[in-house]
Amino acid sequence: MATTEQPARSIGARKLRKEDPELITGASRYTDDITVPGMLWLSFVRSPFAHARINGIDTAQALEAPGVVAAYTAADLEFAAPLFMAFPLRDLKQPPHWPLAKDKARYAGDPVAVVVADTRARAKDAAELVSVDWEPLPAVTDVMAALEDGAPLVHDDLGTNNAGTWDFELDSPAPRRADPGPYFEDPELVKVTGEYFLPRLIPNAMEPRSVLCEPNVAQGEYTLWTASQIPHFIRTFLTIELGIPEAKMRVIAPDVGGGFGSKLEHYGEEAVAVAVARELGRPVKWTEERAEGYLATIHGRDMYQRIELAATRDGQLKAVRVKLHAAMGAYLRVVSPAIPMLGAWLYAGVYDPEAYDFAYDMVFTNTTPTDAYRGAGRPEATYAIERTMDRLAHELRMDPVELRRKNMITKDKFPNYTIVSGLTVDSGDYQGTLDKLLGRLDYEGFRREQAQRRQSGDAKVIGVGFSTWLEMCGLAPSRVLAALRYAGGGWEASTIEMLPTGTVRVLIGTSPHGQGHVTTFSQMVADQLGVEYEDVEVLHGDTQVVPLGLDTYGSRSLAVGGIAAYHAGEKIIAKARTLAAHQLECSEDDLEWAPGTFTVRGTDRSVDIKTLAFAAWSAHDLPDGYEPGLTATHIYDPPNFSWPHGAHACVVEVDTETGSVSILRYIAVDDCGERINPMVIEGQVHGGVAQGIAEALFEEARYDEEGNLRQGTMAIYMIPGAPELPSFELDHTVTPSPTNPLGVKGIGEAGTIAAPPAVIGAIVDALSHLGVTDVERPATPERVWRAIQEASR
Ligand code: MCN
Repeated sequence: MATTEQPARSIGARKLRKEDPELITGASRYTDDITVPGMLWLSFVRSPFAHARINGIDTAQALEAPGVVAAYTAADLEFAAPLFMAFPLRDLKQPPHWPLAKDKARYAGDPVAVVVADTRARAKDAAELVSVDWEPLPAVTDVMAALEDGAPLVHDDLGTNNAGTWDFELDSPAPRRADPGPYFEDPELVKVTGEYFLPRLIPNAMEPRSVLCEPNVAQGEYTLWTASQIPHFIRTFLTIELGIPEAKMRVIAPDVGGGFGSKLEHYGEEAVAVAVARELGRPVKWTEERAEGYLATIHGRDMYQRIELAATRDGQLKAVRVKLHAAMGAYLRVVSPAIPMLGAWLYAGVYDPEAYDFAYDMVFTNTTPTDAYRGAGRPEATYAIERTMDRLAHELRMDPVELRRKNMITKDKFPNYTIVSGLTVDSGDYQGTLDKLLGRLDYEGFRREQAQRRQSGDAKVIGVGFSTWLEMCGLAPSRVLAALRYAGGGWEASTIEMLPTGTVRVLIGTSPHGQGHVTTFSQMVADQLGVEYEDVEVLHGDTQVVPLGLDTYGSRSLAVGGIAAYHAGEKIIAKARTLAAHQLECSEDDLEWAPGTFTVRGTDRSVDIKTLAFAAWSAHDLPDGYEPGLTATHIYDPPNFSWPHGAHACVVEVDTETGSVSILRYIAVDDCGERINPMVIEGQVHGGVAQGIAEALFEEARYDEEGNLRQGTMAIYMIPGAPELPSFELDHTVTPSPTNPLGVKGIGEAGTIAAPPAVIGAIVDALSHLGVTDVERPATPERVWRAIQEASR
């Protein structure tokens, strides 16, 4: 009856990704690959001005163009509500954001009309025939300039560009330890201030955005395929905006080629596609072009930071105080106002001061809206504290590693230590990861070489930068989200079905777009139920197949979604136990469970889970009242965030004559608790670190004075490839999370959070003997060279 051999343990194995054969052979189906009969194409007419009144729109000529079926402006398409914004913070000024701009265009790229034609090319040609009577207005694109008196107003009726202020004292549900004010008055303490501008970034997923809406006119049903991270949220948002019952709205995120936060979004194009499909009763598709995406897909960062530290002369950090000014762009998108808040509790990093304060202003500018970009709030926090710890070290003439170590929360404080900002961190060993990093680096050897190079007068100097980082991810406990005034919950759902033939189907509410959930969830379920890894099928990303879910962002899929699957698995085992006891004619208490098999304690009588699955399905011989089938659903609301940490070091060589920077080594020691698939984790860290390095050295989007995006194409916006990046040296520690039964924490954003201060810190360290204390981001050769020249003056 029983299978004696158990499948090899899968968790912890470097399983090749189940997703990859399809991706590598080009067999994946992205939204743009999907075609349905009778499909029309959309092309959007966008504002060429950053700020302009719309005095009229004439679509007559476009309507006469070949193949054109319709053209719409905001006046022609009816929406029950503006685009949904999920974070109605205290006193937030929240102007309506309609899918097509009504009175004014507020950024270059703001859509004002849409043309529908039988081919993509004809729709695009006809869009150029739409005539808009523009009245250009002065624009403001810089956050600080937008706050000045007399600055052009992005939303006239608000009378200000400041959408609101989030203030720790008023808005944080977690009380901080103490007010830092008195510490900054104390003459005995050393104070340092860091002021940084974090440039605007353009997310670059491999797959551009794309939507396809197919209506079923008779049933009043709509299917929307969209390249998205959040199909479940989009279903709800579209219901609110278009008045289509949720049950009649099916949203599918098919294969999705990356998002990095830009697809944790709901875009006007989605709402317009459904509205047009409803109007015409025909399927419509839109796929963004790259240059269009640069204007119309959300951007990230664009923030001024001011952070102050107060410390004793021997380097004991006492107080941290932070004020930010963050660009929202022209409108508030799904979670834009909350992005800086996701770092609100983290500006003291892994350190343990006595007092803390934090506040930020949300500022409208005539720019593409900003929203989540990998790390969302946490790279910002890490940058501010890590760079400023370096400054403090410099001020105190202390070694930056020694200063860090001295101030780190020690591991004996865990589990569940309440940090200065008032949240409770699950577990960590910050010194442990730092020690491991230093072991790999050979810090002393490095300092010797640095001194030698300087003494020899070599134009090429070297430096090392550190980032000992902490983040909160696994978004999020619903109660905490409620206290932060978020509209939704933070739970996640999973359903596991044992099929009659003994294979397992797992439905997950998270919606992967490169993270390998099919692989890692298969590993977890295979181990738990004692089935073969190959026998587990994971389905996701279709609200009809997986109706329950809150999708993928905030490195939540494993620490929240994975735990939902784990609990569903436990329910399956519990249900199977009852059936096993029935079959083996014993009490449930007498059964021992080893993954895959129940055995009557002390005997060789056993039954395996596949046999039970068939019996539960055929239902021929079930205990009285037993519900047929082995299926279970679990909805899991995490009691806490997950708190990964790590220590990164970057070693650079800087040519003092040209300002060019080469990364010689990049070492990352990360701790994401128990590890499901080390290869997937390493992939996540590689990608994240690459993005973090890009942020430090290459990427920035700037506007000219009129509000035109200067880096409007991929040819100008600097995305590094493998030749620009070093070979990463990765290592890890494992501090299991006590919050969940698998002991796991997230890893999806770690690299991006950690890398920028390590890279910039390394450049500054290399040049510190020349008097350089900071380099603006991204540290282009010109900026580095200028920093050297200015310091020498
Ligand atoms: N994992 C693991 N063991 C751990 C932690 C994670 O094996 N201890 C695995 C997980 O099972 C999952 C992957 O690592 O397969 C990432 O898990 P997690 O940290 O839970 O993050 P999410 O799956 O929720 O992914 C979101 C995160 C975010 S917020 C951004 S942004 C991001 C990222 O993931 N965007 C990505 N990684 C990306 N990777 C790709 N290829 N493309 C993107 O757009």
